[in-house]
Amino acid sequence: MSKKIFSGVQPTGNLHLGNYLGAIKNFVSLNNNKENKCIFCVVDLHAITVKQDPDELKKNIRETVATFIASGIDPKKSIIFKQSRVAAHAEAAWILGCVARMGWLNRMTQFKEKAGKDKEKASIGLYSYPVLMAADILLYDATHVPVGDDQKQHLELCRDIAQKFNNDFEVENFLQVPEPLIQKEFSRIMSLKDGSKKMSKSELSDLSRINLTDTKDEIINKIKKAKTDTLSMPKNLNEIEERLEVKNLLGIYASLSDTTLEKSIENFAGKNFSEFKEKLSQILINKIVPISSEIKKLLSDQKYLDQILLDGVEKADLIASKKIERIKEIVGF
Ligand code: AQP
Repeated sequence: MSKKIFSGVQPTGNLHLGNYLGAIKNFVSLNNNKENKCIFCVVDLHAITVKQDPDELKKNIRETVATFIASGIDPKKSIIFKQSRVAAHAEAAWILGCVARMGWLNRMTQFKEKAGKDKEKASIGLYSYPVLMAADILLYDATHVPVGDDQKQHLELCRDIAQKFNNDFEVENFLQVPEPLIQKEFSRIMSLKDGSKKMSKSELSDLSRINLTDTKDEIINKIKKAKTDTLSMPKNLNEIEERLEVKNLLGIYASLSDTTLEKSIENFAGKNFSEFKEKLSQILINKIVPISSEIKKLLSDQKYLDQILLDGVEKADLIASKKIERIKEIVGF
């Protein structure tokens, strides 16, 4: 069945292994299926929900495009564009913000995590982030949205907003209610330093993540320093439930070698951690270093990256501006 795919990535810094295994790897296989229409958005409006340095933001936008391409997304097959260049996103976010309920947003765990203890000081944008995300998706009639597990709740909210809009304005099926596409296993990659926290661009310690721009030596060093425990390698699934860091590393190994967690455990049962870490580093190097070299190559041709965004915005704007016009008519503007 042909799918209309939409997904976004924030240009908030180096993309990492979590972004890759949770989302981008899936983008690539969806992009490779000729039947699908894929749109991948660099969501810079989302990025400024927390403070960004303007020069860094510009650099990160290009780096995100370079990462998409280096990971295997073909800009000839998919639309790649920058969110802020299509005005309909902000307009639709306002209208949908008048449909979404405070009670729904109050339940969003990502806001609670990102705002931390001092939520009075968080931006209004950070709070209403999921409404903008709903606007992004609904403007393109996306049928499927590939995301990491951390975005599942936002996707559910997007579905609720679409349904409420359709009901409130009696326009059955006008806004397409999208399906999430979340990997069944390893859909949330955790920090290398703390197995209870997700791997994240904004985490201060670079040792907590494998960046897609890391070199061979950086990968070896990070895996060497990755937190484990004093016990020996686990022998079965029961033994890893409480051992979050070990489970995460075995999960990364399994995901990169397209095998199951059980098989990875079997492979290393009874061996020592150094042997496992060596194998894990090798498999990471094989996957990440070619992407990392390609990103560096692409970044030296800024004109090419900017042209991809220009081509993409033209196509995206054509779709989104038609949809927002219909939304405005329906609302009564
Ligand atoms: N640790 C993760 N495991 C699996 N999937 C992940 N994703 C992010 N982190 C993990 C998925 O990557 C896609 C793009 O995410 P994003 O950059 O738009 O926002 P995020 O989820 O907030 O990612 P970060 O790295 O934590 O960024 P910062 O630190 O800037 O907030 C999404 O599909 C996401 O699910």
